Amino acid sequence: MFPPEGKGFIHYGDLEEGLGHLLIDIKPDEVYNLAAMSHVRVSFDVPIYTGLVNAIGVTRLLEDIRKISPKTKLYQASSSEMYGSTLPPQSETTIFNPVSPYGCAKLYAYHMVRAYRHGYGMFACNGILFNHESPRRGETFVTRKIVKAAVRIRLGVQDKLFLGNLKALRDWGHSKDYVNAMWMMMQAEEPDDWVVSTGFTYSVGDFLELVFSKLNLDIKQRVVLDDSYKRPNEVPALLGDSSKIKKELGWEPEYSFDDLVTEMIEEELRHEKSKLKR
Ligand code: G4F
Repeated sequence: MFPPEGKGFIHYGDLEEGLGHLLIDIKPDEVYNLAAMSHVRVSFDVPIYTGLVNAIGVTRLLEDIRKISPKTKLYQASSSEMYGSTLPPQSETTIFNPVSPYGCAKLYAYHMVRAYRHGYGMFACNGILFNHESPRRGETFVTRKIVKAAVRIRLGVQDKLFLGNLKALRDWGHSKDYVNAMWMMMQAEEPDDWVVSTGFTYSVGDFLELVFSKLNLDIKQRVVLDDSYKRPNEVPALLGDSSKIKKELGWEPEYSFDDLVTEMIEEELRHEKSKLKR
């Protein structure tokens, strides 16, 4: 345990082992569970581990809160991946049809959160968040992968970009807006489940075209389609309806799709240029 830059404390724990010791030590008012095996493609390679962390790990957390610190509020990072093959628009009342081990495990956790909320009166919320991105996005997720590769190609330190399915549609928002939504849920009078999305959808190909056009790059020369990045099952289209959180909690996103792409490119340019100077 140590304070990073005087801003807080890091305590180490593992969802698989359980976080009961931290609940005893800290007695937190609020727990935001964003921990997961979060890569959908990888969940097909490690389906059992994905279930242990994303499904059973959340059940363990619910049990620990119930037994040790029942007044602690829980935010659970549920996911639009739970909709799977159900076509848009998707809202809190849309049927879930998950098609990946990740989506199935997230749906198990979603239902456990509801069961504990209704059964034990716990303050436990599901945020059904659609894809949310920022310059801090992991490098193997498609938005950051495209931006990073495009910037490196522009700077002459990379030649090609290898991608899988360009047709999938995603509702991409900015993580800063989505973190605000999480906090607003935890300040609500009653716990509930809310969808967080922008209400706009773009294909992976659209994202690629926008990034390449902003950097004056030629897709045909630089992008190679590679089936190894495809998934056994794909979620074809996501487009969320966030009317409920807008109406009930007053949430509104501030960033547009173009703002997001521009910020990701600018940050990546700064980062890659500083590496070249070293
Ligand atoms: O960036 P992705 O890997 O995100 P995905 O699978 O939509 O999952 C993200 O959003 C979920 C919410 O819906 C979260 F729950 C989850 O934790 C994660 O944050 O892939 C986006 C799309 C997919 O259709 C994928 O098939 O991009 C397509 N894609 C095409 N080529 C690729 C690639 N994805 C990755 N990661 N890498 C590629 O080369």
